[in-house]
Parts: sequence; structure tokens; C-alpha cells
Amino acid sequence: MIRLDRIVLREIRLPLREPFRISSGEMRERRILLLELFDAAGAHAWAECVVDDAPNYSSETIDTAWPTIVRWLAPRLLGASVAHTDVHALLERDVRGHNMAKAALEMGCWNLAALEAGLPLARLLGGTRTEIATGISLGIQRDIHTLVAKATESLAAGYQKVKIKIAPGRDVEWVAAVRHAVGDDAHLMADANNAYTLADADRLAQLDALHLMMIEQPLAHDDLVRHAELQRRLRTPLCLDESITSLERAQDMHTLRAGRIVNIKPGRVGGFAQSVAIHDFCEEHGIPVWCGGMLESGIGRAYNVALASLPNFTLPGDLSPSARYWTQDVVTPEWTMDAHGMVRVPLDAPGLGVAVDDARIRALTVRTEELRA
Ligand code: OSB
Ligand code: MG
Repeated sequence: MIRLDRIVLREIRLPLREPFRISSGEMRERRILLLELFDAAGAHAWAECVVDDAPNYSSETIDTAWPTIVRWLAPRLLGASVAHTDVHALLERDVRGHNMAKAALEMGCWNLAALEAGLPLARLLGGTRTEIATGISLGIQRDIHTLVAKATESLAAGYQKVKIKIAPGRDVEWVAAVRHAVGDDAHLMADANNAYTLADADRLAQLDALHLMMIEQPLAHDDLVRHAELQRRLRTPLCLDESITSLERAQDMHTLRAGRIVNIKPGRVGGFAQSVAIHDFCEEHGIPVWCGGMLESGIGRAYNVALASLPNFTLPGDLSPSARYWTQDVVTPEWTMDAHGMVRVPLDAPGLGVAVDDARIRALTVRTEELRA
């Protein structure tokens, strides 16, 4: 059982090595919300809330998550004795939405449970893999030439999948140029982050000729019905990201045939209990899943790597090494991948399996708030 007696919220700022641009916005610096959870029995865990500064991916931002945690979520946990598997239900009751805020607390409780059981987080979750294949997510580049160069370099560095961010006017020709440069065997996919409507179906169908592994979330952030219509008109599998916010939405995707692959981001679905439930449902129904990323620091990355060790995470995850984003990460060792694009699941220590650099986090902190039972 978990019983929290103190929670510290902390905002740090971490500049990205290069701007990351998707169809709906650009990020240059990450405003990262970290939580420290203190269990009454003595254990202590870091967690990361994957919200961003702007509401262009999700309606949540760091400035909605912070007060939501302070006023609505943390008070439910502080002083309560609860099993880590019940935290999701506790936070879900009569609080609509705010999945990323809920997830940070919930996943932190799973980490505390792992520490208390002396287990690596991956093992507590039921993970079976010891290493995970990594893909890179390439933001929208300034021109086709730059995109082709980055994709080529990424494959040479070992990445097992290249995800190309697309938007109207930067789609078929851009992806075709990459396909032409890297050859037919390379694993390529596209992610539109809601930039299209059904009126673009013919345009999107031109991507079929480029035999992509999948096209991620072309239509609206909360849509399923139109994705189903689009899927009927495409040979390429659709993968849903933004639209899958719970187990029920994954079930609806399957019922409606709105997609054939799911990108699981634990923050987007409210944490680990829902992530595991979606994983299990997809496994039973022959739907492959993979672990997405939100430009996490090394703390959030540890949670994603643990989750991606579950058996139905059969496709490469967006689990790039620390050095791709940051000049220096907040964990040691930093996250790396080998020449074949594999990330090792830390299995030698309980919990996250990486050490959090407290002094560096203190130096990067721009605000904190402490809550007590
Ligand atoms: O759609 O998967 C996405 C980053 C921010 C917001 C949305 C997305 C992404 C990524 C980055 O694709 C994945 C990563 O962390 O490397
Ligand atoms: Mg996506």
C-alpha cells in the first residue's frame, strides 16, 4: 500500500538542442513539471507530468496541470492508504479529463510500489523485454533536403523506424523523397497531428504508394468516426495517438475499425493502469502497440521504457536517447541506444533504474510548491 505524506511540485526549464516542430506548433524549450512523492514509510519517487507549455497537442498545459494537482488530485492521495493499482480509480472519480495531471501522480505511485517491492518498474508492470527497439520522430524540417539528410542519418545511427511529421504542403513529396533516398526496406511512417480532414482523403491515399508502416492521427484530436471512413479508403494502417485517451476509446477504435495500431503514451491515457489495460485489450485483438514520446526528460523516459517492455509493444517506440534532445539530461546514466537502435531496460535496480540528479534539478527549478497530508 502507498500512503503519501508529502508531494513537491517543481517546474524546470530544459532547452531543446534544436526546435521540434509539429503541424500544430513548435517547441524550443521544454517547461517540465516534475513531482516528488514521499511515502510515509520512507520511500521517495520522482515523476514527470508530460504536459507542455501550449495546448496544441492536448488541452492540458503545465498551467492547468499544476493547479489541478494542487487543488483536486493531490488532496485525494495525501494521507490515504491505497494500492498502486487503485490510484487511477481514486483520481478518476468525479474529476473529468486532466489525464496527464492524473498520470504523473499515478505513475509515481507505481514507482513507489516498485521501490517498496524491490522490483524494477518494468517487472512490476509485467514487462518481459530486456531491450526495446527505438524509432526517431523527426519534426517538420525547413526543406525536403534537410528532412532527407536527417532521415538518412537516423537510419545510419541505428534507429529502427523514422517517423516523419507531416502537414498539408509538406506531405507526399516530402515522404516520397525520403523513401527514394533510404530504399524500400527502411521502416518509415508519418504523423500528421490532426492536420487533415476527410476532404484530404485522396491526398492521403497517395501515401499508400510509399508503403509506410502507418499514418498516425491524420484527423481531429478526438475523432474516431472519420478515421474509420478514412481507413476504409487507405491501404496503409492508421495509428491513433491523440484520440485514444482511455481503454474505452481503444475499444471504440476497434469496434469502428478506426485504426489498426495504437500509440500508447501513458500520460495521455491517465497512467499505467489504463496503459496496461489498453495493451492487454490490443494484444487480445491482434492490434500492435508502440510507446510514443512527449519529449520527456530522462525521468519520463524511464517510465516509458518500463512500459514498452510489455510483450505487445512489438513496434519501435519514440524512445530517442537523451542526447538527441538535451545537452545534459537530469538522470544518470543518460538514456542511450546501441548501434542497432536498442535501448536497454534497466533491470538491475528497483524502481526507475536511473539516478535522478537532484542538484541539477534544483539548479534548473523556476518554481516549487509543497503539499502535505
Ligand atoms: O504526436 O507523437 C506526437 C512530441 C510532442 C507532441 C506530440 C508528439 C511528439 C513526438 C515526439 O512525436 C516523440 C518523442 O518524444 O521523441
Ligand atoms: Mg503523434
